Amino acid sequence: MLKKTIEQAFNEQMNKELASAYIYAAMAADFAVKNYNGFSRWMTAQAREEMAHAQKFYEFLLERGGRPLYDTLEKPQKSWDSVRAAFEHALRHEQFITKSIDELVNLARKEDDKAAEIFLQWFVTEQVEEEDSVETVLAKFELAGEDKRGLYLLDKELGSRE
Ligand code: OFO
Repeated sequence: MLKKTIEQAFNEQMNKELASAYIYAAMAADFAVKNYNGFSRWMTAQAREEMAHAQKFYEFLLERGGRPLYDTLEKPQKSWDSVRAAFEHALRHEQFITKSIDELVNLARKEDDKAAEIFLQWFVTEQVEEEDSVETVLAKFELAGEDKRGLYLLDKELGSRE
């Protein structure tokens, strides 16, 4: 039986994953209206991944006899000063999510919930990848530069994300 503390914390995380999707979808829309279709495509893929993350929590809650509860999501920022500023925001957000997952692992240990702890291992690994993929894009800004030509090349490259 799922403890209430775990049920509540997992629901909070499910909503944080949905909020991540919302932020990245807003970034995708901002890029699209500015004609950065490659960056937009990359962020749309990112938003979809976040929906899949939320779904994992949803399914775990149901399988353990819990109740998934959808909460109000904060209105995301509408536009960013630059593409780089948006990716810097994404990195800060992923660092926040990593901290949140780490806290969930600590809670699962405290509550001696082995299934929750094992379930969270996937997210611990995933967060390493999440931070790394945004850091990689930021490093490319350093290489390509942020003038129009650099942005054009990066937009093209990121647009190839499946
Ligand atoms: Fe769900 O990993 Fe990003 O937020």
